[in-house]
Amino acid sequence: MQRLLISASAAVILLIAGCTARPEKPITLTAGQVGEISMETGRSVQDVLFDEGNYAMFIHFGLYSKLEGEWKGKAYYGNAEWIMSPAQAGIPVDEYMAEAATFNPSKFDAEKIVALAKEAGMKYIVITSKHHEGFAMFDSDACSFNITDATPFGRDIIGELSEACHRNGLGIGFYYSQFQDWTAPGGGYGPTRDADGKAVSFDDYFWKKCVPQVEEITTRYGDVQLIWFDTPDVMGPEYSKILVDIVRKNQPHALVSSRVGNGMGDYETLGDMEVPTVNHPGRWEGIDVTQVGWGYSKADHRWKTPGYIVRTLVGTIARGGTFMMNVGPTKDGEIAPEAAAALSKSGEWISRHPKVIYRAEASPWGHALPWGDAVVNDGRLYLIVTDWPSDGKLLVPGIRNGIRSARIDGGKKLKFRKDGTWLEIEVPCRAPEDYAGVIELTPEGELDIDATPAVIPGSRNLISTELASSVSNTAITRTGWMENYGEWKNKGMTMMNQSSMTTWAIEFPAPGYYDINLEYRSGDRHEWRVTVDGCQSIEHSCGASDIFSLHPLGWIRIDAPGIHEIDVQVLTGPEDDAELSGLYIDPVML
Ligand code: H79
Repeated sequence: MQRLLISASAAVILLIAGCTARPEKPITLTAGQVGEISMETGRSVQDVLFDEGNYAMFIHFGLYSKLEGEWKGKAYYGNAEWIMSPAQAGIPVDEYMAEAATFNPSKFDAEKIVALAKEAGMKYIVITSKHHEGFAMFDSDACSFNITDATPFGRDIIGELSEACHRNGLGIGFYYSQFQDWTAPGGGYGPTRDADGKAVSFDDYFWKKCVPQVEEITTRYGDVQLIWFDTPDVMGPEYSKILVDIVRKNQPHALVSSRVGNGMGDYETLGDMEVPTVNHPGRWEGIDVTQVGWGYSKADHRWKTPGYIVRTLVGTIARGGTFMMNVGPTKDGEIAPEAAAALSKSGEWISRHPKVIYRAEASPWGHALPWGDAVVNDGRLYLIVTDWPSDGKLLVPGIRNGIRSARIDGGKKLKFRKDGTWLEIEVPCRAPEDYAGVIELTPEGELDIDATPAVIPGSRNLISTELASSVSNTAITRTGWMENYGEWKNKGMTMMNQSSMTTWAIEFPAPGYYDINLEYRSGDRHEWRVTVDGCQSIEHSCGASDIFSLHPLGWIRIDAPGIHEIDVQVLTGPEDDAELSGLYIDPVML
């Protein structure tokens, strides 16, 4: 499997020949080496990609793409790039590697993919150069199990895409799975013996394949803006450090993703498909998929709609992050028409609302609003209304500022009035466009927002436990679970015992009755109590539910508009059983 060719990098030859040789001098990073060095435009990579760009295309393309989520006539749902794994079809190494002989993605057209990314409004592309299966999508001297040596196709995908990105002014980054390698001896979850039957260690794989290949991807394709490592698993910090150092040495401007492991990396990648409930500090990225998994799957028709893409992109930027949306090319190397259509339609929306995306800053509310979300750009507030009100009035809570003007973004001026911290905007009864309408507000002076969660009549008022103002004898934690193969979900919650209390401070717009539902998961029935301002309380028994779902508790009475304290307690039922994730509050129209 190994080929000994003259390589551009002497270090690579040394490593292939010596196997366990280490760089003579450790490469140290001087402070400020990343981020302060500018690209041609005179700006830093972080600035261009994360602060201004905010939106990227992720591409999962590998030998798994040829199988399209099917093996021997059977469809495996979920992560199609995992088809080889025992978690999916469990394909033997030899059989899987033999697939390369018939992998011919002849319709791969880097210019077409770059054109789609631009149409979609994306500013850089990150593509898999080697995923867990071990197949390199570039011409690798370190391992011949690669796209140019092992397939009839014979072209270097990474080279073609890098050139197309450089030609068209997009950033380029490479994904590299550094720990897992299911076909290379010694790779994580890979064969434990080499072709001669000799036992091999992770160290063998690391120095023979991983290090030389990371050298290759960081030296052969011009300027690279980002190296996206993944699943460090049990890999020790000494390995992560070596990889970071290689990137620093060869691409001093490039960012390294946090999934290089062991607390290293230049920015944080959240969980797959995770949009945080509250603004998240630091430089970070959210990632999501156009199908259910990352590699293309023929059997998967659950395409993400343009509306979903707009909502998730805006939600991520509004929490302070930058966003990557994944596409998986088919066995022929093309982006499926469903994904292409959804991306270009959401791109049209973005082109009408560039201020909502590029250089946009997080929402001053710190969380989503019942009808949508908000971002700030150049001192103006942009309200992204995904649930457009049908009564011609958009209620915005918590604005302490005066408002100079309100208008439909790119359109007509709107009338508005202030009542305390509530802003009521007169809007058309029908949404001005598909996916989300956008309203631009020009505030008087510096923005001054009261972030208290508010109940808005006519909206979906689900107030997360992560927005609780205090808790006692419990803690707010985030729980994640895999709902289906590769389909990750997560929620903030408090484990509620009989001594626990979760308290929200909530702004109510008017006196009246409000119908309360609790959102929770529990193995058994419990009696729950909700108390308003420490005195008036209602109690009821609510059912068990093995998934987080809404459970009606009853009406509470609010005597005056303003902020009220709502306490939630559990009175009976087993301990360590009730996980409370939110309050759903519906004004009762009498
Ligand atoms: O590249 C994409 C995924 O393949 C990779 N990260 C993103 C960006 C990834 N590697 N590991 N994981 C994600 C988490 C693995 C979850 C698993 Fe499973 C659960 C492995 C086995 C059970 C998902 C479901 C994969 C196979 C079945």
